Amino acid sequence: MRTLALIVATSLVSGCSPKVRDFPGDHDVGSGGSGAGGSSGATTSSSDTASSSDATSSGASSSSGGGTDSCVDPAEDCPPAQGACMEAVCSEGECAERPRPARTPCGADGSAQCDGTGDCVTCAGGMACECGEPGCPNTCGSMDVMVMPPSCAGGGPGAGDSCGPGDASCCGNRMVPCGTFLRGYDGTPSTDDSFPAAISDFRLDKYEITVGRFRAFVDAGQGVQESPPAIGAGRHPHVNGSGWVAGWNTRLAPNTAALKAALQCNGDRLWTWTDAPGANEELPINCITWFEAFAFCAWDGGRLPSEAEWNYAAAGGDEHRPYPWGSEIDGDRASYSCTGDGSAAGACALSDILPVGSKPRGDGRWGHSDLAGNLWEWTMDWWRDAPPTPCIDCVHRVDGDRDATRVTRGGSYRAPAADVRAGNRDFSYPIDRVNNIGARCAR
Ligand SMILES: [Ca+2]
Ligand SMILES: [Ca+2]
Repeated sequence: MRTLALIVATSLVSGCSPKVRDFPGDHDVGSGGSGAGGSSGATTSSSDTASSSDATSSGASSSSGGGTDSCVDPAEDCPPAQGACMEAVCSEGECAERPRPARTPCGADGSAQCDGTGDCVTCAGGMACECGEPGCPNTCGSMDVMVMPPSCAGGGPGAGDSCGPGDASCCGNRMVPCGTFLRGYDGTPSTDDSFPAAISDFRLDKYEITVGRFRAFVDAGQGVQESPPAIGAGRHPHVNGSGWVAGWNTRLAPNTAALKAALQCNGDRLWTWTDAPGANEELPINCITWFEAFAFCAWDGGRLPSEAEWNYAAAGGDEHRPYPWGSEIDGDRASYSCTGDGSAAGACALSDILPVGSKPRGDGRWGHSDLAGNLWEWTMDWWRDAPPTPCIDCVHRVDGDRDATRVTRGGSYRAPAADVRAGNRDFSYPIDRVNNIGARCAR
């Protein structure tokens, strides 16, 4: 209902001071395989913060000045917002202001960042980080601010408070605190420690994109050539030039009717989309191209996660978990090998694609569901056999190579256990529509 509401958590994300990129030489100690019991203070802190955010989604009003001017389009009808980190909005038909999202670039040269409360700060000016030092993430300790994404503005099945245990918001998102880790490494069997990465804190959606949320996007006329994303939309905040480019427009379906038809992909009856709202609203949307996943996340106020970010969230960061929850997999943790519906392995059916959040025992270190299995998830990166190194908030992107393969992560309801491991990688062509690939957004 109050789509512009902001929920400002009371505490800063803490425990993040990776001044020096420090990867222990002995990875058998304190790294791989200890996920289930190895929670640290920082883990507890961020989980608590995230829970309280989700539980209070009717939070504070965003209205903070701007008078009582009536408006439809804030750019046309409202006075400019006061300050680089505030923006004018129409709230229930009246002009108001709200803080720009945390980490929005600001300042004369764009090198400072909004802190989520309306102030433009440099790292030295208030954010608890060690920005700019060699090997470190760009930002740490950002304010834990949750913005309710537009895809859940209308509520309803799959796009409101109907996902996971306890009917949580299908648009819930969780802070992933900054840190360093080894991409692909999990102690056993993946012992290659040659791909370190530093990851700034970011928010990652708790769930894969649901059919209900994708319906809001389709109903808004988005994701098609008639209404492509703005140039530069959906960029990674730390990677210049990582947003939408005009040359991708022609890779979208011409119009909404064509998009709806295409979502019934492969003729195999394993698509989750329905033209009218039905029983599938809480299922993850499949049969979406990389371009549609990118466009959805951009429209939804976010972006695709980088491959490194996705890996970091699934591995529990420097805990290097083999699976998001720990070291062993079973049917209570994930939908994989076509056993999600309780059948024998290999008996694959639409019923193996589960409503998002159906396996809460498989949630990751920071509360994200279905990182292992259900659907593969598109990431922002172009495929490369060896991940790019060095990697400080890196995205591997090849401009001018529009149709080259992109990275997918996490395995799917069809994949064997080995493929749903946190460190596993795969790729697909960005125009591919298949019944085992979906996506989730970062913010
Ligand atoms: Ca089955
Ligand atoms: Ca998944």
